[in-house]
Amino acid sequence: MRIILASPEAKVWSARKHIPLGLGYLAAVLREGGHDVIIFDAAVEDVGIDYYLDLAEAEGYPYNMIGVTATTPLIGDAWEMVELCKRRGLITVLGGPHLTIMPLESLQAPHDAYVDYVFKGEAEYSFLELVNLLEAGKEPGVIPGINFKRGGEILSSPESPMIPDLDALPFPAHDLFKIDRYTNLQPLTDGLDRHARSFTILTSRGCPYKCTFCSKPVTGDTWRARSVESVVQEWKWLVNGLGATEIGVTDDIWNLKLPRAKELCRRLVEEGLNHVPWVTVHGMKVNHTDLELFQLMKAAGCKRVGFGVENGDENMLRNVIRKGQTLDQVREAFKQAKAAGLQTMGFFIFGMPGDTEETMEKTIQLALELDPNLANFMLAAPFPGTVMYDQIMEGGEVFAENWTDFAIHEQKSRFTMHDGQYDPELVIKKWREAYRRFYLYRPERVWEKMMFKENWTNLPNTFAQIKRFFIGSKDQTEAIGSSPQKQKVTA
Ligand code: B12
Ligand code: SF4
Repeated sequence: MRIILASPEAKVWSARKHIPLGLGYLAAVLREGGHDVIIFDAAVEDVGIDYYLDLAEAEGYPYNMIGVTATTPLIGDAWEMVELCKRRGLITVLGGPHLTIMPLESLQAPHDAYVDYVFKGEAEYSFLELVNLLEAGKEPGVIPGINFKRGGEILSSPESPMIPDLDALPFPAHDLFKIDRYTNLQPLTDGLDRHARSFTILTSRGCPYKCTFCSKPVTGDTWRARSVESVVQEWKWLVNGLGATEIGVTDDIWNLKLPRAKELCRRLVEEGLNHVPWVTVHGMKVNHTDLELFQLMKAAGCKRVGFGVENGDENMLRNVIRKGQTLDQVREAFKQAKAAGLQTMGFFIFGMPGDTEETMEKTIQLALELDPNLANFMLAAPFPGTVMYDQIMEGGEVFAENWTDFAIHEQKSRFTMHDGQYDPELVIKKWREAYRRFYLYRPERVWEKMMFKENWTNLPNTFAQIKRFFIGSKDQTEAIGSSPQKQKVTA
């Protein structure tokens, strides 16, 4: 079959573009199965998907199927994309994190008019099974994780157990990405490089922790690691075969097992792969680190590490966020990473249920004390399927007109709690204060920012950032509290 795997353009605010790696995995498996696949990532394309459909038709070899991936904020764009493709006669399939949480929504009116199949969970094997069946002219029956409509009825099959042996999967089809259209992975001292050859790699899937804000519908609670050897072979392909200039490790928790993490670093050095800088995109877990690990990471080419710090209040950390780490462990990890010569980045969340002026102040104080090269202050976003979402549904209310409002970069208040304590207006105030106190009021950080070439060569973007983080917009404050046009998104 001829298949387009597509990702809609993330219209949520972020200047950075990363490869949709899940599609890379699906493409690799389909390709191995003998199918003809391209990846269309609307975030980096100059043309619409019609262009490729027209081209293929003109060649007399049209696409048969489109498979679109979607996170929660992007589901609306995914629906638009499959609707267009349905009109062009393609079989339409949806998958990804949002579909794993809410598979049936996309098979209800009006979406059932243009969505044929929806997959839950990791779909490498199950999607291939569907494609093979359809190519053979057969009707799909029980395929793990599949949902579809027949005779007005929705048929759903239970999800397959998560893929136990990740080494058995082929490497993602990295070669199908238009890699020079993706940006580098994180800010810090190198600004934004619009033509970086930045690849991402998954060394493991899943995480046994259960932080209450975290949504990991696809990869789950069971940590499954690839062998160090398999990871090193993929790394080698990225560096030597595809000319990677930066690599991002995007595991949920790549350092769960310290000896394995250290072994990977040693092997990168042995293989001479340490000249290409790499970063931990989504943060490491502070309580699975030691000085030796950071030293080995540095030797292996790691440039910077991010840590999920979340909150500066011990009680919030332990009992509300259930992060499974202490503030002392946070302090120790930052100290050791810096001692090893790594740049650091901290992720902090404002406005979890239970956050007060005092706890948010503690969070700001902790950020100032840790003094990472970069602090990322985020507003709590209640994704369906999280403990936090359930808590809000029980004792509060979500403000959202549609799923787009759940975008993390959409910096506005998304919910309130009816406990007489929670104040969404205060949350926005403290969040903005955090940015001001961390970046604006400290000359060394202002200086660091001024050193980013991008901040001068792309002034509209710089002003947009200043407005967003330090000044705010009418929309940000309007979204607070009792805005009448905001309704509850129903799960
Ligand atoms: C790397 C990453 C990013 C990167 C790259 C994103 C990208 N372009 O792929 C960056 C930093 C850019 C990013 C951005 C965002 N991310 Co992100 N990200 C991740 C992370 C850590 C890993 C993703 C990954 O590679 N997974 C591994 C692969 C194998 O899994 P997968 O992509 O889900 O694909 C599998 C299945 O879902 C399925 N599948 C996927 N697509 C399709 C399509 C079809 C047709 C089929 C049949 C099956 C199928 O099969 C795939 C193979 O098994 C996950 C956490 C996680 N563990 O999933 C969060 C995660 C997906 N991100 C999340 C969010 C919220 C976002 C943002 C919306 C944040 C924001 N700005 O608001 C943006 C949206 C960007 C976007 N394009 O959607 C949430 C999603 C929650 C939700 N309910 O949707 C997650 C789960 C993190 C979390 N714990 O909250 N993200
Ligand atoms: S936030 Fe990180 S540590 Fe917590 S559950 Fe999610 S992936 Fe695991």
